[in-house]
Amino acid sequence: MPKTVFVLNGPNLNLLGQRQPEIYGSETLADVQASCAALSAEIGLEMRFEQSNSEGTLVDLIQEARTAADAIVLNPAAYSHTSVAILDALKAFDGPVLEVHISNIHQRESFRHHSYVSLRADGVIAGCGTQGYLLALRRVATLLA
Ligand code: CA2
Repeated sequence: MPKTVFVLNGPNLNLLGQRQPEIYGSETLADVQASCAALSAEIGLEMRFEQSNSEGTLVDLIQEARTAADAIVLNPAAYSHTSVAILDALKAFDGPVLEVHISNIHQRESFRHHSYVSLRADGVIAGCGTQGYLLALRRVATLLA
């Protein structure tokens, strides 16, 4: 049976490609979703791709993943730096968690250097642009094999 991965995106990532291309590149979130779907099909993963601006909705999706997904790829966006609620939800999830940041958060403002999500993440990819999502999916495939 194919393994399922949830690819979850936090606040403002729906604006990807519309502003700040010098930081986040020119791809839209729909482009990222299409690339993730293509790679998932190639490497034999079922993929569900979601974005929410709401912390509670992201917590709900992570809770849903407890029974509906084998792994999570998550770009928590600004909630990385603030959300104990998302960290707690991830701690209740048993499978691999890969944290993705499009930009190199360690090269930016100091408030971006700490991520609560990293306390639970099995891997963190930052500064690889939107390719980071694809690297994370390949890592998920390795961890689930
Ligand atoms: O580098 C990343 O992927 C971030 O998770 C993106 C977040 C930021 O708060 C994190 O520190 C690092 C911001 C996402 C907002 O994305 C936008 C994209 C285009 C235009 C406006 C916002």
